[in-house]
Amino acid sequence: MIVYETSEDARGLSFAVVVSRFNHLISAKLLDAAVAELGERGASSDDIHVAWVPGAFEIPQAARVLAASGRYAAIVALGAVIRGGTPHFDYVCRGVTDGLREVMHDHRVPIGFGVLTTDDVEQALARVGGDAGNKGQEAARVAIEMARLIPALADPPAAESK
Ligand code: INI
Repeated sequence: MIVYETSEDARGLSFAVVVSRFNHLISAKLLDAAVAELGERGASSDDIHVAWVPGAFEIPQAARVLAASGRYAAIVALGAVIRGGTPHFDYVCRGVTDGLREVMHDHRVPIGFGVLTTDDVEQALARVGGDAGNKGQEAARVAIEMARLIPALADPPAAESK
C-alpha cells in the first residue's frame, strides 16, 4: 500500500497571499492570522509575498498571474464578501470561487480559500478570531498541507518490494 505523505511544515516553501481591501477591517484580521500561521509553521518572512487587490472579484486575476509565475508552492486567497441588498453579492461570490477553482486546476498550484461569504458583519467577525476561529489561519494551514501533497501525488513513491 502507498499512502501519500503530506505535512504542515512550511519550511523552505514560498507563498503568495492575495488579499482584498474591501471590508478591510475583516481582511486585515484574515491576513494577520494567515501570515502568523505560515511563519509559525516555518515559512521565512522573505518567502511570504502579499498582494492587495481592490475587492474579492479581483482576487482570481491576481492569483492567476502569481500561479503562472511558478514562484509559489501555494497561494492563500483572503477576503470578505458580505451580503447587501442586491444580487451583487452572488456575482462577486461566484466570480471569486469559480475564478480561484479555475486557477488552481489550470496551474496545479494549491489555493487556500480564505474568502468569507457571510450574511452580515457579525458572521464575518466570528470567523476572524471570534467563535468560529480564524479562516485566514485555516486557509494558510490548508495551503501548506496541499503544497506538500500535490507534488507528492505527481511523483509517487515506489511501492515497497517484498
Ligand atoms: N468586494 C468584496 O470583497 N466584498 C464585498 O462585500 C463586496 N460587495 O459587497 O460589493 C465587494 N464588491 C467589490 C467587488 O469585489 C469588485 O472590487 C468591484 O465590483 C469592482 O470590480
